[in-house]
Amino acid sequence: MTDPEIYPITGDWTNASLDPRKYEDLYESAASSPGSFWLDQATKRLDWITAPTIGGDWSFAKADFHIKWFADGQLNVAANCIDRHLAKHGDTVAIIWEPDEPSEEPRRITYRQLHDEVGRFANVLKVHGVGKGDRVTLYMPMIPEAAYAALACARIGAIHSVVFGGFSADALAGRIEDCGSKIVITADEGRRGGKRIKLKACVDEAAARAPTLETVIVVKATGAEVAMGPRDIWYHEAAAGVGSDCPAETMAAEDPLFILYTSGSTGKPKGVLHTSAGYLLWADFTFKIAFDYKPGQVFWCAADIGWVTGHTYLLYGPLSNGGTTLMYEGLPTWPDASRIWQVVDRHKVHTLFTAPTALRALMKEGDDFVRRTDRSSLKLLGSVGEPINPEAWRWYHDVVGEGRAPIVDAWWQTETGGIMIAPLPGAVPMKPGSASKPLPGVVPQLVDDKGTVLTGAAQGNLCITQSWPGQMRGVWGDQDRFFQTYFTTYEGKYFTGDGCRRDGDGYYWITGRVDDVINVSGHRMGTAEVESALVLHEAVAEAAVVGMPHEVKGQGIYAYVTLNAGREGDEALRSALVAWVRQEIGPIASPDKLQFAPALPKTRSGKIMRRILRKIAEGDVTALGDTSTLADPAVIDDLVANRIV
Ligand code: 6R9
Repeated sequence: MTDPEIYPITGDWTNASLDPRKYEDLYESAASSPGSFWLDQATKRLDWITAPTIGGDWSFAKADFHIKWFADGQLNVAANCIDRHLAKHGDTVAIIWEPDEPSEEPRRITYRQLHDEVGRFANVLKVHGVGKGDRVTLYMPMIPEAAYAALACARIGAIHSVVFGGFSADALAGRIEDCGSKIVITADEGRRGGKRIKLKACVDEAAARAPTLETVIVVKATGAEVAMGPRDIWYHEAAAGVGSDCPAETMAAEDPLFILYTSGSTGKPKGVLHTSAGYLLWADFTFKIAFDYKPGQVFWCAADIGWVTGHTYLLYGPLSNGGTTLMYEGLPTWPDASRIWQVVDRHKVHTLFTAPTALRALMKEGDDFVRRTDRSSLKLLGSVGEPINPEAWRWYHDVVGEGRAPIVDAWWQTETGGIMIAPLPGAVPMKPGSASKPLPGVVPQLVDDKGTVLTGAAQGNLCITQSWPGQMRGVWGDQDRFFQTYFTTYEGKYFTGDGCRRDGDGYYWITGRVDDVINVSGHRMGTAEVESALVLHEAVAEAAVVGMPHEVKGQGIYAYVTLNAGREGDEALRSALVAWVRQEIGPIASPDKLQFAPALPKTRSGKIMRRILRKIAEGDVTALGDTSTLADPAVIDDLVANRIV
């Protein structure tokens, strides 16, 4: 395969902290002695209560499966993100908060203020019985209190589980129950793009289905009237009764830090578990080297705190580095497509880290929205969440960054804790659309479907062969599922679920998921999750869901639905089913297309042939491949004839 253009390192970036040579050396030293390399990074980069003496201790083999890093060390993550910066940088702005409404004043929270706010929040949690190891669910808008709440958990050793505010009451209830959290932190309402999101009302609905829930702490964000019942507590009232002084709990390196639910190829989302020291080191280290971060620079991660990108690059990475992180409440395109660039100008943003889907939506609105802003502060760009198509890449590079800002196309996953493959600015020349080279400590490997290792230029399934500190440590409540999901497809290796090509220069090109996970606007969605929601509807007999190409979202959701006898597949039912999925999971899971089908293509053993459904959804109906194993090949004709275009 031929390689497209290569973008050399130019401008200020020829003086970056890393150059191609230093990158190679760093990669080499992490590869040759990972244990001492990471132990050295951990002791240098983090503040320990008890310094660790061991680095990685792990095995991906079935007989001896375990993953531990810095196991004899003790520290507190919140203290690393706040307290250690106070002496020298107490007055540095830790969080800049940009409100949804552009006419409102932004807020600037210094490290000293953050220390007080987090301490106060932690004390409120303690008063309400939260202690080390307890799970706390956050269902929050993008307001500073979301950061305070997460850090407050870390401070007292509670485990946070942030649930994206766009998930439905049902989805929220499932996640509260799965981790058995007794407490939820929410707000009266959230705001996004001029709209209000009724978070508290949603928690009330979820509470009816989540019997473990005892307490709901409500932050007054918009001041909307909300019903307060016996389990509900206003945060501002509780906060008035406590001080801001709260000692940081001593945590073992491997004590859990957070759970984050993510979609897999089965119906039920899994609670990905990250622990304290390894995750923090990965957040700290990758933030520093992937963005060559220098104190004083304003870093804007445009992801919601409900996703892993928000955890690692809005919160833990920047704060551990004593950086200034920008948190934006709203949408990049509201009130118009210039807003994102106006925010960049208003706060002199140095690095913007966003998703290809946002870029494609902005690109569609035309260059004028970009060109009418200054953007001279913007020196580095990041992309994450899905493969970036070269057209969007070039627009980002040429129009947004005016050719001076490199693009860090960062490949990673909820499971990896932080960035794994990315062109480090100044160190790795870029190719549009390629996540390029692995970070130090990351050892990728491509294998074919049989598990044979592929060398040189090749295309295959992406595995990682060595553990790294930021690796997830478990699936909450189901350690066996952790091993089964990630370490059995290719024995002894962590399997990412992604397909990938490596070119002749050793650059990695992620081609997308090879399992039943689709990536809608950079958000992971299991096809089985959407199917499970559909079949819960009384009219539905069977459902099959596949991804389809979508101009802005990257992938859209195409659902095939077979109805129960006597039900008519009309427009009213179609809208009702789409609304049903929104209600069951949330708006991000809404099918873009829903086709009623008298039957689904199945093999004689009853397996739905998704390969065919995918082709039909893609509109590629001339080459459906081998259909000879189908129980009833005639099914295909109807599917093709009634395809939704
Ligand atoms: C961080 C995050 C993970 C999946 C991953 C892959 C896709 C993420 C990407 C990318 C190509 C990139 N993905 N970054 N694909 N290039 N730069 O998104 O985590 O929500 O767990 O999704 O996203 O398919 O496997 P998560």
